[in-house]
Amino acid sequence: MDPLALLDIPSLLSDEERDIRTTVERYLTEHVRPHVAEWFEAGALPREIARELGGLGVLGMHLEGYGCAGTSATAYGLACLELEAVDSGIRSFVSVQGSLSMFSIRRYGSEAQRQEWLPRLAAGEAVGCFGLTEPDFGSNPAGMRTRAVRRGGDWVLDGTKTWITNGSWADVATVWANTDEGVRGFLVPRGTPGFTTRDITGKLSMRASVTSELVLDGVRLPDSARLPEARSLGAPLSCLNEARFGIVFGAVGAALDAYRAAADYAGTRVQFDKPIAGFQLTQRKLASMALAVGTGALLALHLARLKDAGRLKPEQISAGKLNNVESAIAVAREARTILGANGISLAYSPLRHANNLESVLTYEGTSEIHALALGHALTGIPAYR
Ligand code: TGC
Ligand code: FAD
Repeated sequence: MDPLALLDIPSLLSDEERDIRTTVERYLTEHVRPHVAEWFEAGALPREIARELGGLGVLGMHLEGYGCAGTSATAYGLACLELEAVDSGIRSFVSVQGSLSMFSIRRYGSEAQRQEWLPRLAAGEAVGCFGLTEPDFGSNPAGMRTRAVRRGGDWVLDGTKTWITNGSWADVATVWANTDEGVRGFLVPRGTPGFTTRDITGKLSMRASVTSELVLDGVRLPDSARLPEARSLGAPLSCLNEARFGIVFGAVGAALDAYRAAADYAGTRVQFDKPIAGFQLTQRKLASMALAVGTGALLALHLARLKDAGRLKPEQISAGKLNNVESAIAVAREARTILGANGISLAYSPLRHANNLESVLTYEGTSEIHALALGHALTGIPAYR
């Protein structure tokens, strides 16, 4: 039995939410899942995936207008669950495109910037990225060195961003920089003189995903490239809330897929003359994994209902990301043990998910940062520095 069915979780969804989940799941099963292990092994994602996912309607699906579907946060979360059940790299592409690049433009951009970029980004005709992390400032973006200086009516940007998902694919990069007036965001189109990207290779995690360094060397931009509504570090941090919310669901998808692989295997693998699913120790593993998946899904759904009601707070997103990612990586590792030697093969998903989840544990705020955010909310005392 499916761990979600065990707790009757599908009955908590509306017909529309169930339909969206099924549509995304069916499309991915047919068009993406058959290829994903090969992409992971090659360390490459085909660029056409952008248009395919645009056609499926998942890019910026929870945003209103400008070619976006305007679905509920719950429906968006369920799509993230199905995307990450295939591979965290596919969900990462969608998170960065919709929740970081498109959200930053939708929330902080001018009308002209929205008109120029959002319809193309929603269709997957253009790709976006979001550059906040720097080589010396990851968890502490307040210290960023990238600087934007006014030169007449223009801005000149210098600095380096690193570990940027979709970086070398991006037609437009949302880049965060310090100015004399505080942190500001800029839209840097591909091909702008002085703007170059370089892919990060040799990754042991998130291999079906493009990760790049962005170098800004005297990049000159007009003031119309600045996101006019972004006036402090709070702007990029608010974008992170959107992507972190998707991860709360995505982690459940990765854990669910790892559970399914282990449960299927346990039902057919015979040792000591019976299926290994018949051993009490295996059943204990399956029970613990199913509980982790089910409780993670309930937490995600609860947070989604709060978000749809306009009541979701950042510390609640931290609770969801911390709990669901740590629990998903434990599930994926436990699932791998049930597969024995086959568990280390790319033919089975659990170890691929566990390796991917190492990145998810770190990006969008490490577990330690989310634990500190909870500590802050619980005690009223910030302990980040
Ligand atoms: P602090 O003084 O607390 O805050 C500065 C201003 O920001 C506001 N703020 C938030 N606003 C909305 N949502 C949040 N979650 C917010 N957190 C803080 C805050 O109210 C304040 O506003 P104002 O108006 O008073 O100025 O800032 P701090 O420097 O003490 O840092 C706090 C801390 C550590 C929580 C923050 O720096 C943080 O979250 N660090 C983690 C960095 C991080 O998550 N980076 C992610 C980069 S993007 C990425 O990883 C994409 S991977 C995507 C993929 O492939 O799927
Ligand atoms: P550090 O901040 O150096 O942390 C190292 C360790 O120290 C961690 O365990 C951390 O929790 C701990 N630590 C730090 N501060 C504290 C503290 N105050 N108390 C206790 N422990 C602490 N960034 C983007 O901007 N855009 C992207 O698209 C993007 N995509 C990414 C894709 C991948 C695959 C990966 C792996 C990363 C991506 N990142 C992206 C970067 C990511 O957000 C950062 O890696 C993350 O914020 C952590 O920063 P860091 O790696 O510099 O680690």
